[in-house]
Amino acid sequence: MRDKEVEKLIKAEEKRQKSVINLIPSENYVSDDVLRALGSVLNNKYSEGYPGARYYGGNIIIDKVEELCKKRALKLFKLNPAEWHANVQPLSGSPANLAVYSALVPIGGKIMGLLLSSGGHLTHGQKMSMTGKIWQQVPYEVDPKTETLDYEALKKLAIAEKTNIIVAGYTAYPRFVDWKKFREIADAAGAILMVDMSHMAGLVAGGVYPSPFPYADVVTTTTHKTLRGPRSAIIFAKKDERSFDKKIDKAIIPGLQGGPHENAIAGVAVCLKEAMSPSFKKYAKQIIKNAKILAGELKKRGWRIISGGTDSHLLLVDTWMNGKGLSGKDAERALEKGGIIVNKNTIPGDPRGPLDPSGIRLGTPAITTQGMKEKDMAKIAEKIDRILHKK
Ligand code: DSN
Repeated sequence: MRDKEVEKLIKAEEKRQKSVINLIPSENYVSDDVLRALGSVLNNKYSEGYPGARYYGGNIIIDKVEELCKKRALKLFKLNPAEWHANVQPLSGSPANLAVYSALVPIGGKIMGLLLSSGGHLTHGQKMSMTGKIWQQVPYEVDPKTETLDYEALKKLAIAEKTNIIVAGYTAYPRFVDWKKFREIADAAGAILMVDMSHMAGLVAGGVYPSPFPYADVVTTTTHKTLRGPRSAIIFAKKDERSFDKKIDKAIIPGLQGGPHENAIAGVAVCLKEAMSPSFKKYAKQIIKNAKILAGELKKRGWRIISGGTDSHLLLVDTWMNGKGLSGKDAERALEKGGIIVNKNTIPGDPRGPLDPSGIRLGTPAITTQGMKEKDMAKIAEKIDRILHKK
């Protein structure tokens, strides 16, 4: 690079990424091919609109890139193009969720979403997010005893509140979600079922986490977490007489966005193809194996794991332990000093605030990409335990 100042920073970050144990469950290390697509000349092109109907000339090649990405998105999740539509233009997860609500929920309508403290996401209608200002959140929580979803309670709430949309799929919920039960709840309440599978998309693609597609009306996902692609997002919509596909396309452009990032879309196409390979299936399986072992090893050393364990790529550790331990913020800092990167996280019923909560969230996608296996998990748990006890 001619710009030495920026080059130096990029190199320093590359070194940092290689020298730490990265346990942030929403991060991953992408292939050189994905980076090549991201850093390509596709960045130079304006392509507002959709393939075959753009507001700019010169999009013959770009149209092919976007069509290829859409085709691969449907193929990876085994979706029939006559039944499902994919929009690959959302710039990331939050704009994708915003686009779905603006397409399908009237202003002031209700979004039933899991509270942040129970593992939900800001854009699931949380008050401090625009999604909670334009629409009203019908909040739900996990059961305080089991720290898992109580589907019967959810059904009663959805019916009583007459919610417009129910959002399932979370950022800090370690267990499988029963999508079929959510379908039954949505039908009983007359609501739309949206699944945000950002966290588990790669696990669904790898066949190790239940697919939401047989049950959802709309599925959103980021592409940079377990799916191991660029920072981008996809919205899948069921094609039927409700025209969700057309409404969502219009919500993206002209509703919310301008020119799509076609370099990112090409990178998504690359990661979708990678995720179709047998080695990706193995990778997805190993992510979950590693997470389960990490949870077990920490438990053995006396740490309380939220809900008792994990079915997925992530786990939540109660570091506060009713004041006997340390806050999530202190745990995050201490671990970073020791070369382990995690993020502080609220735990169900957290008495502390989100900026200094009671726990930490750990995940195995990035370290599994680096080739770590079962034996490495015991070593990581040992190191975490040592650092947190020393503090
Ligand atoms: N920031 C993402 C995560 O870490 O889960 C969600 O937006």
